[in-house]
Amino acid sequence: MRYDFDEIIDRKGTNAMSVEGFRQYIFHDDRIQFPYKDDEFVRMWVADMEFATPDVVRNAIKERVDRGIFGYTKIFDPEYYNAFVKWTRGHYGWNFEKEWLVTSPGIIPALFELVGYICERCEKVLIMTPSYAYFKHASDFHGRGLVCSNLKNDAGYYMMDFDDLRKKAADGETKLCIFCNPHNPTGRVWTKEELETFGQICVENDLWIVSDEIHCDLLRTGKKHIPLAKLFPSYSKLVTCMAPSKTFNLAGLMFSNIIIPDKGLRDTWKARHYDFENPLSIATAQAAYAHGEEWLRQLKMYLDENFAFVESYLKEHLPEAEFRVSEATYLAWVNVGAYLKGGKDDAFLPLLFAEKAGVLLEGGDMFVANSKGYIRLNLACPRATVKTGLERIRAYLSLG
Ligand code: LCS
Repeated sequence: MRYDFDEIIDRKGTNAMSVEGFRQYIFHDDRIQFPYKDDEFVRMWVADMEFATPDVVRNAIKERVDRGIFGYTKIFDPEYYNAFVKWTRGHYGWNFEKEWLVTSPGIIPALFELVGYICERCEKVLIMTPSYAYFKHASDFHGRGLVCSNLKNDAGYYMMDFDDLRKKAADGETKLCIFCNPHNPTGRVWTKEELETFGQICVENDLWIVSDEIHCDLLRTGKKHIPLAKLFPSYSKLVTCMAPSKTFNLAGLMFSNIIIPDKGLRDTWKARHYDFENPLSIATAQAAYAHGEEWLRQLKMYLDENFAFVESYLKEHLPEAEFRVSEATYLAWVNVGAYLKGGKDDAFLPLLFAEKAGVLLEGGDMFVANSKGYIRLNLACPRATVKTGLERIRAYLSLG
């Protein structure tokens, strides 16, 4: 079957974050007004997709709905583990014990819990910047100190700064690193060598690692994801987070996998975590891993083409924008600093582009640090939407 990613799907009236939630999430202001009506915006911000989840997944939900009863539910049946581990083995050559797997309504809530379970009051959390802001929020929520290590940026190609990481990991108060593999927002797929060096630094300093691998299924065709845990099979202070939510556009069903090899931490999790599950979410996740392969293959091809389109558009129409096709994620990370003159470079970029271009995007300070001049565009939408978004951005930036 050929899936249609060009279809424009109306999300109005579905309580979609993307449609209804941007004032609060981006601008922290429910009443903020813009020169555009809400449905005139091109939405390229929150990291979910404008594509329908595959038929095989929707059918599984319908079948579960038709069983009629939605009483208290947990994963008892080994079939969920079997489907997920078959996926990780097939895609990444990595598997893990069944008892290591726990589930969470999301990776954000899991990060919040894990920081609290792992770090004492005086201990610090290390992250790499630019960063998905919830890594910082998870640390702030518990009042833990935050240590940032800026990624190095060579003409849009980001690398870890191992000297800096070594220094920061060696601080006796640093206890945990929340690591993004592959990386949001830069889209880097870390190489085996990079992962080995990073992991070794953590091991030498006895750091806990939470490896957030939520974007691991969404690589450009031909790229390979390596779970950090695959390289450090005997290091038990390493938690891996994966989910069907980004891959299959299921974030609203609130279901993610947390793999905790350490028995002590797992016991803490089990003692404190409220662990009932939504029956529709289990059916969905299981069907996605068991039957979603072909849809994902086609999705990745469509995303590859969206990235190629953005690359050639920027080259032709905004040649001073710095951009490299992301190795992973559906998020384009674009440096438009060269076009931001006369005080605009200090502006909050999402506000600037919402007001002046009618495009909702994330950028600048939303990524904690080391992100000045950058906008992030969500390309998981029909090509026609990507095109309109770029045209509006170009029209605004070329005004000078
Ligand atoms: N971890 C990373 C690295 C993410 O990018 C996201 C979503 C999450 C966790 C959220 O996980 P959940 O709680 O849904 O399982 N990223 C978003 C972003 O960059 N903008 O909007 C959402």
